[in-house]
Amino acid sequence: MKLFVFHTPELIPDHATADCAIAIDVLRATTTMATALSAGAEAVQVFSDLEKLLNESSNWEPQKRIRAGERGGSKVDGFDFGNSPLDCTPDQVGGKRLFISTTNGTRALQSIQAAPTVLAAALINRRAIVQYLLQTRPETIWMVASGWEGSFSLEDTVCAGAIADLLQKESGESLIDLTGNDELVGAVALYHQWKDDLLGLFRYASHGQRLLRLNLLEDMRYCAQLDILDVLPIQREPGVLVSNHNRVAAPVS
Ligand code: 3SL
Repeated sequence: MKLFVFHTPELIPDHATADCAIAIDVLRATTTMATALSAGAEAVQVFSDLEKLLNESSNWEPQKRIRAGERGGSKVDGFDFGNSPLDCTPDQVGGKRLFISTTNGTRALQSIQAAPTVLAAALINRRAIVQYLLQTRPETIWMVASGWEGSFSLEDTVCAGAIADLLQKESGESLIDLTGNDELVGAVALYHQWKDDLLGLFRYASHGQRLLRLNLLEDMRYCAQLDILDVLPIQREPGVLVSNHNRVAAPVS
């Protein structure tokens, strides 16, 4: 396995793909997606464009769908939800499809949707992601940070580092053998520095500060938790993620 980190979707190499591509938007899109699937949503369907979301979701019965729209951290008028993972309770999302468009996270997922395996990772489901990687051992793994409108974000990079750190420990491989690019080493170092105070790191992050200005500290507290959900959001068809309850069996020794 070789792990690569890309700080924004724009930095993904043209004309190449990975065996497994992982989108990360800790604050808050991939945290929301993992929470919705864990709470029993039938699927999460992602859109970069709000109009397309409205058109596509209008083919679904209203009681079987939730429309979530976020721009600049705020809920888009006329949508059921913004992008708060705290809204995704079983009574709200159980059995429904979450149609979602966010500023950066859904764009990151769309940018990797041609990869053979596409996952959505956050701190809250980090262990589930690592277990899947250990079981399937993809040769090349891209971790694609959503960033903010084309620029670097601390919180996505620290999550990539958290995934790499646990994968390194559980696989027994050396970090140097797992390292695909320099960004991966930087991400692991960032995680080592902040692993005991992830919420503290969010306070330095520009998007963390944006969410604080919007009085979303409780969302940030939730997003800062590690390994609280055993859910693997995996792409079933382009743009549609489901929860993989039937993990591949562990190799028989
Ligand atoms: O950028 C995104 O995709 C969002 O996750 C941003 S927010 O946390 O909803 O503001």
